[in-house]
Amino acid sequence: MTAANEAKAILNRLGLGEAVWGGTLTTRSPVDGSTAGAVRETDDVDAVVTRSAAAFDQWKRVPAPRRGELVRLLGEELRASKDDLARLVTLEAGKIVSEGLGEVQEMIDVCDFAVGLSRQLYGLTLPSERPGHHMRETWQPLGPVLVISAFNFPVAVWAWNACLALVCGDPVIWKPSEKTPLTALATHAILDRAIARFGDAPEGLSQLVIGGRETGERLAADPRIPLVSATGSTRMGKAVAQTVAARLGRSLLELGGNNAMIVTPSADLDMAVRAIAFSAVGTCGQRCTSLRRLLVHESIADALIARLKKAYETLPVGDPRESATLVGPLIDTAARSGFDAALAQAVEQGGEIAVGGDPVDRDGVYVRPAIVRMPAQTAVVEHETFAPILYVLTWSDFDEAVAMQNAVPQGLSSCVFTDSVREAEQFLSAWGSDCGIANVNIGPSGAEIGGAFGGEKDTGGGRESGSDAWKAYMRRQTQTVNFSRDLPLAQGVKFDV
Ligand code: UN1
Repeated sequence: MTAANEAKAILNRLGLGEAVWGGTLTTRSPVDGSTAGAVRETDDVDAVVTRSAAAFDQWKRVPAPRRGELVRLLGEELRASKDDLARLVTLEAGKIVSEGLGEVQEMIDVCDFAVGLSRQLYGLTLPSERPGHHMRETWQPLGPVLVISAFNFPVAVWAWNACLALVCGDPVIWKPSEKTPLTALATHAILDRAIARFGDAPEGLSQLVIGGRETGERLAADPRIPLVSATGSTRMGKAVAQTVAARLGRSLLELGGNNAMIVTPSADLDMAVRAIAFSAVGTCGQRCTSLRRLLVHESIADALIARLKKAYETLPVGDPRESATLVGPLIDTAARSGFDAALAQAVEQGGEIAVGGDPVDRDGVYVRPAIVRMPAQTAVVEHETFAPILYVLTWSDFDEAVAMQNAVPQGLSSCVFTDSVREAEQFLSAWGSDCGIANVNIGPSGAEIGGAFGGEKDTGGGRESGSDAWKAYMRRQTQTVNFSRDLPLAQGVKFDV
């Protein structure tokens, strides 16, 4: 069966019949290039926002723990449909089976996190300088949240945002990547089951908008949407940020990464090799946390590259549906062209391809992951190419390695492999890694949802999922209550009338 037909069968099973099809957004599986037809776009985007605003008026009145109940039910429905949704992620985004399942597990994890959060949206009480006064800080629902998501985590990123937004009292409008509308439709069908069981959720609490770039731009410009959470390229994020800032809206950006690993002479190389392989070639190098730069001490570079070469030469690249496969396809032929072009530029800029880079199918989207030794962090190294290319650079002094790690425009994830406490702690210090995520003896990808996820500089500065990332989805209100019979003014100001 073609990947597209299998995807169609899963959608049917989830209750999404012919109504989904007959539009102009052609879907194509990267697995075998098959197409199941064209998906129908959302035609009245304005009505979507109107419904969302109306839903907000009701949802903000529902107690937060009750809102959490909806997310708990979503978690149950996701557990029940885990295999189907994961399979669809494999068919539509090309992830290997284990990573497809991992993506849905990430959604389930964030549901659990958000359910707990629904009873922990803590504010503060503050001492007032005025007698008989209370001051407190309360977190209120914000309003409709627009989630713009990318193809590489076609469903988990929605869940990180939607689960938090829903417990925070905010309706959600989801504009998924044009490359992955089917997983979005399936996720929404699963959410609809949770909503049906919940009983009294307002209509339009969570809506899906299928469409292209202009649709996203129109939504981002709408002043009725106080928060736009966008995941994708730095170029897209800058455009969204400017549109949202022009109307003084809030944006939460999770953009490109250019993640490095520093390997020191004391590093456990067995562990390093495994961590490098997973983070550089996992998801075919299409995570924003993928390892792109390997900064190795000069004394161990040859030995490490030799070991990596061996591992890369036997990497099972191929159909992600097969259980032995570790590297599936790139998302489309444009990504393949990007891979080829970056390798050509790397060679022009003095790089030497140590392994990989050749196509597995000449006209298709399957490639052999590449390792390229670079003389310096040239222009191509500073750029995030969304494909499995690992640039290797060497250093002789640890300070120099940290400076190299920080010397790129992006600031998402980073890590060091070392057995030295001094090096590890320096890496995690104020003069260490400048990224939003910094790890020791773990690769840069595969973060858990409990921590705040996001990064600095060109990565956009947003934080999603864990820790106190929920605060971005709420409105902070400072409240002062006078329970005395006087009306003293702050700062001792006198104003008697
Ligand atoms: C992304 O690549 O857009 O840390 C997100 C990770 C995943 C999320 C990646 N938990 O790799």
